[in-house]
Amino acid sequence: MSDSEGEGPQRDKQLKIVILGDGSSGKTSLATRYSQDQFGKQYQQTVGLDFFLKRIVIKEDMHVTLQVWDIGGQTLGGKMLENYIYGAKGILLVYDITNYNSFENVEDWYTKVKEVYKDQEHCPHIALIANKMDLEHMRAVKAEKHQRMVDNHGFSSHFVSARTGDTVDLCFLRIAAEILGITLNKSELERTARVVKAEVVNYNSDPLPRPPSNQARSSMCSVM
Ligand code: G3D
Ligand code: MG
Repeated sequence: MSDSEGEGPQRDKQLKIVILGDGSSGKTSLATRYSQDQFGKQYQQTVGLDFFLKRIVIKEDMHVTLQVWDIGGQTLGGKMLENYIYGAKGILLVYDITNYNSFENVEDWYTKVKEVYKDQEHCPHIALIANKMDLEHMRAVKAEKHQRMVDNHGFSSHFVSARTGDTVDLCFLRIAAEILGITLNKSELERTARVVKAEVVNYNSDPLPRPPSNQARSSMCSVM
């Protein structure tokens, strides 16, 4: 599956979504919560797996398959990082609300994304994810700071808890809808995205798509 928009088994549109952020911000927990509606126990099992597929209903008769990638132990300097980011239609920049550093470093993760997309015609949708909202009493990042970053860069804004699962489904649903340019009304947003199928795909059987070696393209990416 080298094309993130390729047809799935049910001929759905498939969107590649990549979760980025500092170590311990909760990327794997978020992926595990979303893929299996579990927290914690499955963590070890997800090590070594790069992405899973989840089929959701956006609106009546409108299905989409999300290909959700967890970057595992990749750091900002990681050799494979570019390959993970490449081809994404949505990028989740995750930070831990109790760790100010993880919030500050979102800027560096974003810079990396811009590097990968600088010569591309289409830029991914970028979402700022404040995780660990169950620890609001230990909050180190004020909501105003979060909002300022959202406004400065034109990110979409999400507050979630991978631990409790609070608004995790809604977050992915909103991101998918925004990528597809679909406006959801309040009741559509409130209803939880219905899962038709969720499956985990092993990395070894499906190599990472590579960015083209020659990135010369006519139009520039206008990520702000
Ligand atoms: P990473 O994949 O970004 O490195 P992990 O992060 O998913 O491994 O999570 C790092 C730690 O944060 C884990 O704790 C995990 O349980 C915890 N965590 C993740 N999401 C949440 C959340 O929403 N709320 C709370 N309270 N904790 C969360 P350990 O102790 O296993 O290191
Ligand atoms: Mg992880």
